[in-house]
Formats: sequence, structure tokens, C-alpha cells
Amino acid sequence: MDSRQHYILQRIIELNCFKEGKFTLKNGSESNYYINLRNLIREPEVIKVICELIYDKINFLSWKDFVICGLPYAGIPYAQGYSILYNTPSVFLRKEQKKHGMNNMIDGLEGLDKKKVLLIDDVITSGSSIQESLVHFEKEKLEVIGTIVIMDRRIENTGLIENVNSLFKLEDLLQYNSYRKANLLQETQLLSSKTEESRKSYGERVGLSNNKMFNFLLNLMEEKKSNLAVSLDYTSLKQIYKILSVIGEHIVIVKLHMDIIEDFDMDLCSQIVKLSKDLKFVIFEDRKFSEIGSIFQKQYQGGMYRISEWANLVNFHLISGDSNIQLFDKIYNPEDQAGLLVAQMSNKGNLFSKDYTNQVIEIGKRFASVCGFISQEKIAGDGFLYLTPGIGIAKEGDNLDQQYKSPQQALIVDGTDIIIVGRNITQSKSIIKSTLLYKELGWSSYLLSLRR
Ligand code: S5P
Repeated sequence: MDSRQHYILQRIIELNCFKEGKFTLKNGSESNYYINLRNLIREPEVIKVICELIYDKINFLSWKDFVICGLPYAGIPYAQGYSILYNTPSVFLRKEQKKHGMNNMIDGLEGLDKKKVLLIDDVITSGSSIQESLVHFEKEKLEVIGTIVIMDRRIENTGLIENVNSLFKLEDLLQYNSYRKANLLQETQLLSSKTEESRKSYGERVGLSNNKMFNFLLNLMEEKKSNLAVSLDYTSLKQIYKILSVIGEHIVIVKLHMDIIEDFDMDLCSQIVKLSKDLKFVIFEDRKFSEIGSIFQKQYQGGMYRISEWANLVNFHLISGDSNIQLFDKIYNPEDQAGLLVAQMSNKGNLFSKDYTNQVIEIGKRFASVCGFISQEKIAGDGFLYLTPGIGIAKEGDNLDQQYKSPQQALIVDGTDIIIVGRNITQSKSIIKSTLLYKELGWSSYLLSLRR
């Protein structure tokens, strides 16, 4: 979702066009939400931005050579705005037939050389208004090539009406609303409570460590304007590949748990490696090594997973001391591999203490292969990366031990660098939309954290 889409959703809520409660809709069905976009037309800027989004949609659909027509009454301001902004002829559909003159339902047809019409409406609930209008265009031998609505709130797409495209779906608005509720107040509070200490940008930190992965990730975040790592905790590698081919361009890291995979296949793993190069993201195997040295080496290089052959990042619990990371330091490939130390955890009841975290930091400083920490806050200097799991905006936990915090909390207050989002993306209705939402939240929080 880009900032213009956010802006429109924000204005929909701020201009009271969306209400929660018990409502009966035009078609008689009950709903927990009420949407009436009429107030939006009070704001010329909103109309303009909506017209821009319509323009992008039309370009995407490659619709050309049409006249535009707003369905009465709610679609009319947008159709007229579009007509003026993009120099597109328009016609005018009446709500009731004219009682005098030509008795026509559609004005502006005389001498019109175009045969195609594109309809604009504000909200589609069942599609009845669109359907009812079609007869008038048919009568005038105008072909309706499609309709663009601002908000599609259909429970199901019955397929009765063809070519309806929307700028937003109800779920976009609901998702935005819950994000807003959970975070807006918090964001303001967080910013005002933040200390005066200023944060260095990712770019400014490049070179603060000799670790190549550290520098690569900082540059990558700047380039992609993303600090999002996605934890794809699926049991199918095929599914992971499929999803990565869609979201890979928006993330900087994919985190995997290869030992929960049921269809492991080294070839598929190589394809994921190829994808990671094409779409520029890093593969992080969340194996949390914590064995005696000799077993670690077998776990890392051998077994059926041969992690060292495809993982760029691996992590370590230091409960058994520094032997694993010592060994890793000798066998990793500094060109495109690095280690992360688990210094804090997100879940309830974990046994991490301040003292333990400090010892992890001290060990981290001694090994060139360590590029950062899995932590809930910035725990050392700018020469390490801080990756934070347990990120979510809607829920506080998962009914087990996981505890979530918002991207704002992690990036603005706790000063971490990369948010790791798992089920809040993988179990959402639309993986791509929630990836984009968390990307946007992560990046805007990071920018906000630089402001001081
Ligand atoms: O402290 C931690 C460290 C990790 S690596 N807490 C975590 O939850 N993780 C991992 O992050 C966990 O193993 C899982 O893969 C992911 C969180 O998933 P989510 O679905 O709860 O976001």
C-alpha cells in the first residue's frame, strides 16, 4: 500500500465515513460496519488523490478510448474530477428520466464518437446500482467496459457484474483501522517519550563493522526502503518458494525453520537461493545452534539440510558457551554469510537475564563473523544489527507464549533495526497486502526515529 492509499483510508476514518456497530444495509443484510463515503467530497485533495488512484488502475488495466460516467450521485464528483484532470470526455447519467425535451437518461451523447463507457461509483455492496444502470447504456448502444469503485464491500463476489475493480476492499479498511487504533495513540506517546539521542541512518552506519553481511544489509535496506524480515514458518518448501516469488522484492530477509519442512528438497533450496539473488533478499536459517562444537559442525554442514550451502545467516544460543561461534568463525564464508547471536527473546517466561545478555554481547564483539543480535532492543553499538521478532499490530500474543510489539515500539522506542514478522503476515487474508503494510510500517517508523 502506498502513501496515497494510506492517506485515503485515513481520511475515510477521520471524516467519519466508517463506523463500527450494528447496521442494516441497503440490501437488507446485517453488518458490523457502516460505510458512507459522501463526506469525502468535502475535500478537493481527497477527490484529486482518488482520481490519481483511478488513473493508475485504468493504466494497469490498459483501458483506453472511453468516456467516463459517474453513477448518480456518489460517483459523479470523481468522474468529473477525472474528466478534468485527465482530459477525458464524460457523459452524465440521470437518476430519473427528464420529463421534457428529449426525455433522455444520459446527457452528453449528441455527436459523441466514442462507443465505450467506464463507470465510476463510490461503494459497491451488492452491485445492484451498477446492474440497474447497464440498461441505459445498452439502450444508447454504449459498451460498458468496466466499473471502478472506491470501496468494494461485497461479502462475496457473485460474478454477476463483470469487470468491477476497486481501489480498496473492506478488509483493507478494517486492517488499516485496527492498525490505527492500536498504534496511533501509542506512536504519539512513544515519540514524545523518546530520549533526545539521535539515531544514525542505516546508510551512515555502513563501514562501522568489517562484517560484509552487516554492510550489505544496511545498504540493502536503504536501497529497498525496507527493514522487513519475514518469518515463513510453513511446513512446505514449495509454498515458501511460491510466496517468496511474490513478496521477495519487498523484504530484506526471509527467516526459515528448515526442520519443520515436510517436503525438503535440495534442488528447491537452490531455487530459493537463486530467487534470493534475483529479488535481493537474504536467507536466514533460524536453527539456533547450541551444541558442543563437533555436533554443531555436523548440524551446520551435514545432515539432510546442509545448511551451510544455502543459508546466509544462522543464529546461535550461547548457553553452551562460545564454542559454536568460534568454529563458525573459521568455516563460514565471509563474502555472503554471517552469524547472529540470540541475546534476548520475545516469548513469555524465557530465562534470559540482563547478565546473560551482556555476556552474549561481549562474545559477539570478539568474533568477526557476528553481524548482529536477535534482541528486543538495541543492546550494543551501531556496529551491530538488531533483529527483533515478536512483531504484530493487532494482537498482543498468540495464546501460547509469544508476545507481540508494534513496529513503532521496536524501531522508534527500542531502537532496533529489522522487524521480523511471522504469522501476522503468513496467516493474514492477503500475504502481499500485509507484507506491504508491515514494510510501510517498518520503514515509516524508522524514518520517524531519525527525526530527532
Ligand atoms: O525471541 C524470539 C526469537 C525468534 S528467532 N522469538 C521468536 O518468536 N523468534 C522466531 O520468530 C520464532 O521462532 C518464529 O519463527 C518467529 C516469530 O513468529 P510469529 O509468527 O510469532 O511472528
